[in-house]
Amino acid sequence: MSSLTTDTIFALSSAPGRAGVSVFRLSGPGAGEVLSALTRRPLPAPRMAALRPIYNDAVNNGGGKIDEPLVLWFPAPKSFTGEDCAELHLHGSPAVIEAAARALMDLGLRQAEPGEFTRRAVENGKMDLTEAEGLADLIDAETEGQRQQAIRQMGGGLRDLYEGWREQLLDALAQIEGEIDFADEADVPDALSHAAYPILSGVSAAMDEAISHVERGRAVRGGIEIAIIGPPNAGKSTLMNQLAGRDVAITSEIAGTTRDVVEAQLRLGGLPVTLLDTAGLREAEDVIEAEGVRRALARAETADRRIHVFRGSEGFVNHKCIENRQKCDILFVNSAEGETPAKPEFEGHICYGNALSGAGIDGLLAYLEADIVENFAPMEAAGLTRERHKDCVLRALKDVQSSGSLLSDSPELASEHIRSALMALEELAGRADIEQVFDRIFSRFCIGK
Ligand SMILES: Nc1nc2c(ncn2[C@@H]2O[C@H](COP(=O)(O)OP(=O)(O)O)[C@@H](O)[C@H]2O)c(=O)[nH]1
Ligand SMILES: [Mg+2]
Repeated sequence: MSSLTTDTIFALSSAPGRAGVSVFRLSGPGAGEVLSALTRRPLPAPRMAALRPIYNDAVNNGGGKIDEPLVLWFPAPKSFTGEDCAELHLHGSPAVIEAAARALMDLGLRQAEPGEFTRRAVENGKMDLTEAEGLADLIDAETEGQRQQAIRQMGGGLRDLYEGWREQLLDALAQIEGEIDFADEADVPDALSHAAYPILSGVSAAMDEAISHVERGRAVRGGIEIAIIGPPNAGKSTLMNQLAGRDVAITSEIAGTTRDVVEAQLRLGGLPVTLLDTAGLREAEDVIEAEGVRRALARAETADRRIHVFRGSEGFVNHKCIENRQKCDILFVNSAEGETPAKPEFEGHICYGNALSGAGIDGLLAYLEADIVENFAPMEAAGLTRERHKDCVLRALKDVQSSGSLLSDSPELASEHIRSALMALEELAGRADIEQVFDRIFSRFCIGK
């Protein structure tokens, strides 16, 4: 798995530009030598901050002095990456950053790729992949919920979860193997193989439960999308503006006004919500409107919720493409005051109001908020937060279930399935041979992490 990390890398770990302090990080076997050369002094005591001017011979005025940073020396293995590491806390000006980077390159160091420090930490066993992902989420966190979820995952919450499953699967495996090895010996009880059964069903239930909550983890990380759909002139854009509390979308009595998907951000139940206003669903009159309708349907398909809008004075036409997920959707009946429209055929929640006057909007918002809190709010415990996690656990779950059903007839096959489930958990941990997964995950980190 590990690429040979024999070179020494550096990166500006703080944001570029003018600041009180800028931090450079170094990692690799040459870190100590380079720190000595830069400071023209022996290394400071490990993990103790020391004020040490740094120099570059190529700088010919001021005796080659670049700046007077605090430096820190973290000898392997007690460092972030597990390698020899050093930090330079310099003054944060573009010129100092430039001169320090020049000096590090002159000493033979290479600029780190995005996420390369964290990748080395995972490869050296300082953290597993789920903890690294938690760290990436923490750096990206904008809401309190995101911060809480990320810090839990970074602290090993998800690792504890799958390590628990792994232990139990190893127990089950031992039980089954015991039966296979001693199959001919009379003193091995018949029920031995079945001792694995309750273990397997327990793990299977726990995995199933974790998978059922992945939407929460995903929603906390990425927010949720609510698409507003319906026929032209139903009042979709007017409703969007009401919900967003400002004029984001153009409204008019000309059918086909909205073509592109218009987005508005709001916060509901503590989660970031993206409202999507879409083109009216009808047989389009030109290619541009047709493209608008196609985009509307595509976004509505993948959105977490849809608000179907129609005029109370007209009949509600259920849109076939997205009927199958309507249980969790909302129908907004846009009706004039005094009008009492017939109850439409709709599986989800029905809300009556008037988009133009704003009647019923508070009720709609309150419903959405309660729905989000109930279905998407973060869990107390650590759970799955990414498609990648769901994919691994789903594969493990299928194997655990197959194993359980093969237990009596074919213990050999049952144990093969447990091994395969364990492999899927290794992949979740980032311990399997998954170079491509690593490339994909770490390339999304920022430089210097
Ligand atoms: N009377 C009345 N007019 C509305 C209502 N909602 C929207 N409209 C008007 O109907 C027209 C179409 O509304 P719009 O929001 O653009 O519809 P969209 O095509 O579904 O986005 C505009 O002139 C709106 O002012 C409503 O609840 N009552
Ligand atoms: Mg519109």
